[in-house]
Amino acid sequence: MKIILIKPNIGRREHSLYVDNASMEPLQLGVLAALTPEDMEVVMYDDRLEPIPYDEKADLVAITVETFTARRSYEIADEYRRRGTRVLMGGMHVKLLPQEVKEHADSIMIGDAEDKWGEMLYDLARGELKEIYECAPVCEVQKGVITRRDIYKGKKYMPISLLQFSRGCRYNCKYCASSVYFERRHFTRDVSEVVREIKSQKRRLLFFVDDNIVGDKEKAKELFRALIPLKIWWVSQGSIDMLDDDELMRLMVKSGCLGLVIGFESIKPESIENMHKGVNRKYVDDHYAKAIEKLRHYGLQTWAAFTIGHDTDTLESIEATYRFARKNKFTFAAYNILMPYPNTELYEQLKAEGRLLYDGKWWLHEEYRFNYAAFIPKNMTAPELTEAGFECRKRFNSVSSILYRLFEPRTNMRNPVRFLTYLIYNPVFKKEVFEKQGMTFGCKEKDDEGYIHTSGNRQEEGREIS
Ligand code: B12
Ligand code: SF4
Repeated sequence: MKIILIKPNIGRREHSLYVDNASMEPLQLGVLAALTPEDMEVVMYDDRLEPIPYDEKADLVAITVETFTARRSYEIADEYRRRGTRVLMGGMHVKLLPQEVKEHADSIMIGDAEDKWGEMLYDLARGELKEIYECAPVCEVQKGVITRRDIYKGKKYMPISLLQFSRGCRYNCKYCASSVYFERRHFTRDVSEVVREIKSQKRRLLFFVDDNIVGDKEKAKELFRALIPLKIWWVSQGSIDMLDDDELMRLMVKSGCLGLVIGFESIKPESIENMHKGVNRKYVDDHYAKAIEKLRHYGLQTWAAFTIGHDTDTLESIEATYRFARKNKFTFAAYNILMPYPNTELYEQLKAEGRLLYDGKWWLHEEYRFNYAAFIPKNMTAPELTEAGFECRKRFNSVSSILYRLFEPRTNMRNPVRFLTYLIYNPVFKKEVFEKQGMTFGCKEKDDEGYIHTSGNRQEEGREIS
């Protein structure tokens, strides 16, 4: 039996097919490959980097779907199904909106695949694929398998290995899709397995793609102690309450942590309150001064994540958020416009208030573009919010800002590794600001002669013509 795994792109920019120049290896597909018995053939195509070979024969095409790649995923699925190849879809968006995804797939899997992937393969082999596989909400992360990284070979990914120690998060921020997906639970993997996975590959720069690596502080300490002898450098994501525990922080640094993505979200206590981001409450009152001092003390290079467009935001407060991040010389910063992801509390609230734009389904709408506001904000117009976000990203990543932020002696200039990390990745993110802004979702487009174009392949009614 043969299975094709696919990682869809978001879409494209006008006049350019491939937009993602800084792609990372798709971990979920490496995990699915590892869960597959060795006697089955597995190949992987990454729509961000290469054309999809629709005519390649396979028993099943398995596509991973996130909300912002849903439109493109459906295009790919429809092309395969038109050729008679069966399609299975899974991932974040499938759990959030199973009925929508079902329209484009022969089968869907809801939740973490570890639970039902084996059963699905058994059914496939007997020709009895079910329409829906609903996985248990309690997940055994990777079920003892080590990610199959051979499927990434020959593709141009960034030289950083992705892996996981934990999944989920116990908090319930109003806008967070992960919180809905994991039903406010946090699952950890056996530390010895994580160590085995690190030793199974050659890279020393790792990205733990956990939602919150410090979601269970005692288990995180166990992990960090085990990482110390491995002499690696790693980055991850964590909630700001990690700063409450100095032992945790010392172990984190000793184990090779370069820095973390931390959700600061807003510098206004009212927005933090309104988003139910209770975990930040203690730190926001002094404008994160104590938190930033601690992060500097430990030398961590912070990727400060902000959300903009809160009901308590004005154009002035967004400007203040930009200045706050620059002044504090964060290594990186994200200014994400609040997104109403389906099935989140934020989505339901905006829907009830009649404030959703793009027919309430921005992820499918022809006119929606990446990084555009998808709802009517309280104190500005949607285009003003879109523009304010773009301005923050442009200015934070400008050459003058990169130079200004570099001179932070306790973080970015602390040692050569941190200095180089800063200098290598800032230009990458600077480029990304312009490349992703305004990208269309999906790739299908009819030209004047009625030909359909999909991600690099020229096609007519599903048939490749050149
Ligand atoms: C790592 C990561 C990234 C990395 C991407 C790395 C890469 N490989 O390219 C980076 C930092 C670049 C990134 C960027 C973005 N990300 Co991101 N990211 C994540 C994160 C933290 C982990 C994803 C992951 O690898 N998980 C590990 C794997 C093993 O788990 P998994 O994907 O859930 O897969 C399991 C199941 O879902 C299921 N499954 C998955 N696929 C399939 C397919 C089939 C066929 C089957 C059967 C099962 C199945 O089985 C798997 C194994 O159990 C998630 C959070 C999360 N919990 O998902 C956010 C997340 C996916 N990102 C999100 C967002 C919004 C973004 C951005 C749009 C942010 C922005 N504004 O720029 C960008 C867009 C990226 C792009 N394509 O350009 C949101 C998506 C929300 C949504 N509803 O879709 C998430 C959920 C974060 C959140 N809390 O809301 N991201
Ligand atoms: S702390 Fe982060 S991962 Fe946890 S619910 Fe809030 S936004 Fe989601």
